[in-house]
Amino acid sequence: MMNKYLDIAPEVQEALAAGKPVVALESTIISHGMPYPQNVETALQVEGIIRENGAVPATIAVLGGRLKAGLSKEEIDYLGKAGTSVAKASRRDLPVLVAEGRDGATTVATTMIIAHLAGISVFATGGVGGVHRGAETTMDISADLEELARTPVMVVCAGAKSILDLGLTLEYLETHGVPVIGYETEELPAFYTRKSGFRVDYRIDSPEALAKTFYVKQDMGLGGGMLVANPIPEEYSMDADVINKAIDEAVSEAKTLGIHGKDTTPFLLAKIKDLTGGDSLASNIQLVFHNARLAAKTAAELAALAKK
Ligand code: PSU
Ligand code: MN
Repeated sequence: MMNKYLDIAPEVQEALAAGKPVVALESTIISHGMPYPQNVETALQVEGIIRENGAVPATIAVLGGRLKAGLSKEEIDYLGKAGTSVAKASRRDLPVLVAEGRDGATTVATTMIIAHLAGISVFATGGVGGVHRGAETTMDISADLEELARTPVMVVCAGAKSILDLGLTLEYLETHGVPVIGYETEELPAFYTRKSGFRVDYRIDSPEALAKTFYVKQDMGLGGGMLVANPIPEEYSMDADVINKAIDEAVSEAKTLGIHGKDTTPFLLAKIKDLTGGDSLASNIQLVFHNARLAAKTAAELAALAKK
């Protein structure tokens, strides 16, 4: 059992035992996704927003080889300061980090794994990994997609960045039976912008209906995850031309430099940040807050359904 490698924070454990709503949060967004100190400030604010909306936050990471569901302020600060010196941990990295007693910042994939082990069903983040542009030759497809196919956790995100091939990402999710739900939209949002030009499978307009769909999926025995795409609020969304130009430049530089494997996504994210300055960071922070609110409300609806 993987559980012998798992530590659940007391507050999270109590909430789960009482059937109260809990929302999981990832740590790669802290170590690799934003600069210090904004990363730590954001992570703590996100936890606060989840509490204000009636749920208990569980930030997830690997520390000293232990799988952690629920971090202290000090642990979040440690990950934020350590930044990219902490290993970015996806599914294939977990056994090595645990066996060697190392630290790891969890991606969407590993956050889902650890959340599920702990008994947490709802997870809020910014963007998910997907099929990279040029994947027809590089085969670079994020392990996040495979995890969505197999692990029963609802992931609330702001869509995916167009560093990815969004069309192929949707095809992959369709093949693997992952429902992609637009929250109050028929269109897949592209993280910094509300529109991508790609339609989602379904539109749902309330936390209650999101919870019911996920509940039914599990109750039917279908298993696997569900992706909820919640568009960035209009007032924080970026100009599509500005952000797409930066993304194209970042993708072309990554190609020139031969960046590959697990370095690709962090390289592209850092490059986009450099090219667009503080604007993209401010948008990034706001969309995570927005997703945390929806996830907390949905977790509360799911907890109510599970009690029936
Ligand atoms: N995309 C973003 N922001 C992020 C990530 C992706 O817009 O922070 C991070 C997430 O942790 C995601 C991971 O799970 O990168 C995907 O990495 P890869 O493409 O190497 O699977
Ligand atoms: Mn990859």
